[in-house]
Amino acid sequence: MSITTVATQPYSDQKPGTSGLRKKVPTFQQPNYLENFIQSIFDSLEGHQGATLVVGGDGRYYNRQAIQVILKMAAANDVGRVLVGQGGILSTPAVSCLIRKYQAFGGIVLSASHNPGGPNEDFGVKYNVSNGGPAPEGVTKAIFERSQAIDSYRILEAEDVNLDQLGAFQLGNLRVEVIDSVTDYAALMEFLFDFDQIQQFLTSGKVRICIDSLHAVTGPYAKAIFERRLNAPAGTVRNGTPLEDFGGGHPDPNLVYAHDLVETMFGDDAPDFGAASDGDGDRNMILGRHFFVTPSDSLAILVANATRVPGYRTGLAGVARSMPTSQAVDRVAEKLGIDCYETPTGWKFFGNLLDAGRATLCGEESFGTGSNHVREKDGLWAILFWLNIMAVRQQSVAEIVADHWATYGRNIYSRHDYEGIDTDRAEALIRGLQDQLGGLKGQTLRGYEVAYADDFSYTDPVDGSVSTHQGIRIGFTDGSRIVFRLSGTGTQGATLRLYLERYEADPSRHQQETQAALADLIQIADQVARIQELTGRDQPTVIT
Ligand code: VG1
Ligand code: CO
Repeated sequence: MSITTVATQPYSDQKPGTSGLRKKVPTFQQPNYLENFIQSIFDSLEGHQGATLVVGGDGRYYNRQAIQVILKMAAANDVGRVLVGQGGILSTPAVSCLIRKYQAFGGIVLSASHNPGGPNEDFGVKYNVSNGGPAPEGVTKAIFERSQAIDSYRILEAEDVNLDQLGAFQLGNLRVEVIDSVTDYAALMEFLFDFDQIQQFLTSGKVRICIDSLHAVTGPYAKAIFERRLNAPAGTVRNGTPLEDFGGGHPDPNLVYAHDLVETMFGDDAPDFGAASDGDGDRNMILGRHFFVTPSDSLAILVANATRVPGYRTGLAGVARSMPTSQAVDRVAEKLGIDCYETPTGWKFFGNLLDAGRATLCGEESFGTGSNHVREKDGLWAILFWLNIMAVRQQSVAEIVADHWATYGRNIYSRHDYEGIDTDRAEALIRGLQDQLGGLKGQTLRGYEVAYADDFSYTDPVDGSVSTHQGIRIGFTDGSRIVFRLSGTGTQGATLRLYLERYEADPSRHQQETQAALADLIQIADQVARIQELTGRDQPTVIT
């Protein structure tokens, strides 16, 4: 086996977004496209020679082919050892868990998360650093800059390896270990949660649950944990076999894309608890019987109940949420007397807070919750956390949420996505907002007085790095907010995200329908940003 150096030319579009480099599969299949990006990663690292890397993905189309290339390039770039999930399967939180557990130098995650998969759909590559979390902006910037100057890559000339059989072998000087995708992750979950209590709860005959893996990566994890370890009946996990095209669906756990689960949970004879995860297993949606929990409320409720589960018995150091996430968790943090950090969108911003011990739990409105157990958001972790709380409290999802609102008030919340809009128009819309920022303060719009209007910028309290232009915020004197930002994970056109929040203290008004309760703020957003006019759409594509 020999190592070859292949001449190549840069591609101009290899700038990582909110969560790695995401493109259509045919883009990745262009000559040297994947190789360029992987070599740019290796060229940007220092000290990976002889070290361990973790490699795996969500099983989507092109996962296996990409892993073959990455292994041969790792061998040619002096990596010492690669841990790869069997069949190339590793969920994003499992990669994070493995990097930490085996003190790896870093990891490469192959996923486009909740985006569809298939020969003409999306693929993605993300680099995670030695704390197990997504590479911070300094690293992704270095990778991009390298990709713009790259002129060659190194690869080992070798036959493809067998990813399906557990065990270790040599690939040139590289040791490859094909490991069980689930074992280490499941052990971590068992350490954090009271599995005996959850098992009793699930086998008591009093509750029925339904876990939907949407044909994506969590299938093998969920079957091992819920059906085999916790003895939930066979069939509890549906769509539990990862498919390269996710069965043709969007593996996105929200009310629109997880429609089968939603139908079950809102139908006659609905189970007591339902949950879904996304393509790479880092997101979660929590449902009760005829009841949807917004991710922002879910975060607040996990924080408020954290000491009821073993892993967080001693309390939380602090919490963090992304800027567009509702302020529900702020209220809980205030009551607990702990710090609450507000970061830009994307899990990479939580890493320093978790590493420094300033935050224990974190969350995003986009169905992402997690803690310091790994450095990624973690879908099954959130589902187990909810079940553990329910088992302790012996209450339903709706009862736990109603009780939470009665204590803290309700932060009525919704996100409206306008997907696949024209990029120029989307940028014009944001520019239009930026131009107005100076004049909005003090104005009263439909009875709401503007307290502040700005373009969110964040200074990392640990390393002092500054991230600007992270979303337009309009805050009102009663605590309500409207936030606008453009997605950094899409692969086609632009996606405008509009986030709406209003606080309601009065328990007699907690059961209001969300969109009706936010109607005035929706109108204000359209008036200020001219959404309908500029996007040419009279309604959002997805409301969550
Ligand atoms: C979206 C979400 C963000 C999340 C990111 C990655 O980003 O809004 O909260 O961290 O996806 O999640 P954007 O830039 O499209 O709004 V995942 O599950 O794709 O790794
Ligand atoms: Co994801």
